[in-house]
Amino acid sequence: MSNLQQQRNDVTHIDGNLHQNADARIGIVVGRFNGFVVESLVDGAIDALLRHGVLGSNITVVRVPGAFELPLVAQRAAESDRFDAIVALGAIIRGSTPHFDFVASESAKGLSSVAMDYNIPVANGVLTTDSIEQAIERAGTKAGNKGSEAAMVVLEMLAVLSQLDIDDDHDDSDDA
Ligand code: INI
Repeated sequence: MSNLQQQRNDVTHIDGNLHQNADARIGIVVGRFNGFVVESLVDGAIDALLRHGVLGSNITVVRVPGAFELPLVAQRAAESDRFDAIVALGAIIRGSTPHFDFVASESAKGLSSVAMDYNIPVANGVLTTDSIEQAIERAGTKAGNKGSEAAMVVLEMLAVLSQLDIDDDHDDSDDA
């Protein structure tokens, strides 16, 4: 085996293992605005979590008025220590939203701050589309379901982070 091949074999890869989720406590925060679309995202997220071993009793759904309110409730949820990860769901549709850019950017910025401040995965499953048709397409019809995608993101992230934690424990001896 060449030295390069040997080095390649020595590379550590950390990937998400999606099979050990029975203990995962997941908070789903939902903006009710455009509810006819958003409820399909909620169904998709719950379905994906249950199919990947998360227990129904470990899933909590919290509804708020709109996407703008998601960061605050995600922050409270993270602060409560009741959840290992948060899935944020909503639908912001440009056609019906004069302040589309403002709501979309505040929602996204706020959600990513929660992930960084509380060190837990927060998936942004908020649709931002130009039209109602596009939103419907991404809520369980021809362009998938952004709710189930967001649910899968937190499961993958939990798996990745848990493997990094194991590596941290391994390195404790260096800190002495
Ligand atoms: N909230 C949404 O989640 N989607 C939208 O498309 C939307 N529109 O169209 O305005 C929307 N607005 C409400 C916003 O999220 C807040 O609830 C509101 O501004 C009060 O803070």
